[in-house]
Amino acid sequence: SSYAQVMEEMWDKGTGLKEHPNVGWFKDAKFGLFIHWGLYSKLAGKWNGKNYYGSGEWIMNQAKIPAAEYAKVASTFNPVNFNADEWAQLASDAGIKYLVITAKHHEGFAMFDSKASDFNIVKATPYGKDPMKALATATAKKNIRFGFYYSQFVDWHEPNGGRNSWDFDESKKNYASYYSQKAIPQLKELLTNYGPLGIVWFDLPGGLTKEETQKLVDSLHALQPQSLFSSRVGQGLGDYKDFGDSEIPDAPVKGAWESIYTHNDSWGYIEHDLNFKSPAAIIQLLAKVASKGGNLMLNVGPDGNGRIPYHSVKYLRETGKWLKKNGEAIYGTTYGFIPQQPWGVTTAKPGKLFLHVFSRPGNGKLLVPGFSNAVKAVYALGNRQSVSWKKAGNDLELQLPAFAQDAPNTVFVVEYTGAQP
Ligand code: JFZ
Repeated sequence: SSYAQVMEEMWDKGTGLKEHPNVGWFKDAKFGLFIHWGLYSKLAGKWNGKNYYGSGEWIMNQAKIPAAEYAKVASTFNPVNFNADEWAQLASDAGIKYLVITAKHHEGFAMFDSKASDFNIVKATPYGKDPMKALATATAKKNIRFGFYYSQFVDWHEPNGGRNSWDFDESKKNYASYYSQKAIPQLKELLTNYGPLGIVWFDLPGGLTKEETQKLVDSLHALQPQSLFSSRVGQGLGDYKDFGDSEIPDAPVKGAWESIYTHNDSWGYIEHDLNFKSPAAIIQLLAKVASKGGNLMLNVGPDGNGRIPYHSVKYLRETGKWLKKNGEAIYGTTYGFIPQQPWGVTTAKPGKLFLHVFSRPGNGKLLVPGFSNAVKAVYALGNRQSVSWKKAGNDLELQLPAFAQDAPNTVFVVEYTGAQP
């Protein structure tokens, strides 16, 4: 069976989610910025002189820090270097179209002004301001859609919240009271006080039946019907699909979806984690995810002073430079109808197939197998230089110019006639 048939079968699996009427912008966006920022950023992977590795935002769990002791970190949290306009400018320079930041992670600390819980950045820290308000304004100015991550079930600070068994007896917990007293009121604050949200990014569901989850989703959507909720709200609900961390589906997937990756090895800031993905790796990752029809949301972890790590700033800006020249082959594209090849991947728009060449064949002969449409023109996207080509049966063969030698991703455009295969 042909690739198109195989793909059609895979496609039937789709995301399994109902299509939200407002997913259009999301499907076109392709590149999002994820930000994990909280009290754990201040700890930076260290507790009582011991270094922890993996996920910095999990340190409370890793070190089994008592909730009362962990809460004291707030009294030293003072991110005076935080500058919302700088973050929005960086996102804009990087070619980012949406930004999702942790309003509350598993640690239970609200990085926003909250009446529902005093354990928040305005009330409990010397900083005393609401950085989320500033970010909502700064991103809007740059036309970047804004969204909140909110850990709706896991809350290690609350006696009735999910998953802290080192302080609180799980069997005695009343999840319903946690939801009604903290999670739901805070989600309502987020959906009321920060203008229109592109996304509410839920994570790690629990403690609710399918009916209760549906009720939660409906009551929140009533506040902002246009906002998209991530599939990690649980119970098969949500407006778009999030794959597992650092996961790309094998074949193109129908519907709105996102792959999430973090820039180094951790989501939250860890001082001794310098394993940052290079600009070339990010650029290729973005193309790979787009070639399957999805978005890449790449995470950075600012430190406790409010600074985004040096390498994240630098590499994101370099990614943005590539996107400035080659964005046509990423934004607004659909999956590539030629599957992954030894040389790279493909994306598509009506009448155009984009070849993302990661590694140039030694002799410059690039094979596009199974391309049966009539070709109108082939050219390099960067400088519009035309490329010689010939048809060999159903295959298309290009003779690549020498300049494609060492770029992380040199894009060629094949313009063709007829329906998309
Ligand atoms: C969750 C969080 O626990 C983690 O701290 C981080 O915020 C990450 C983005 O999300 O971790 C998960 C959640 C779901 C999966 C894997 C890790 N999953 O579905 O594979």
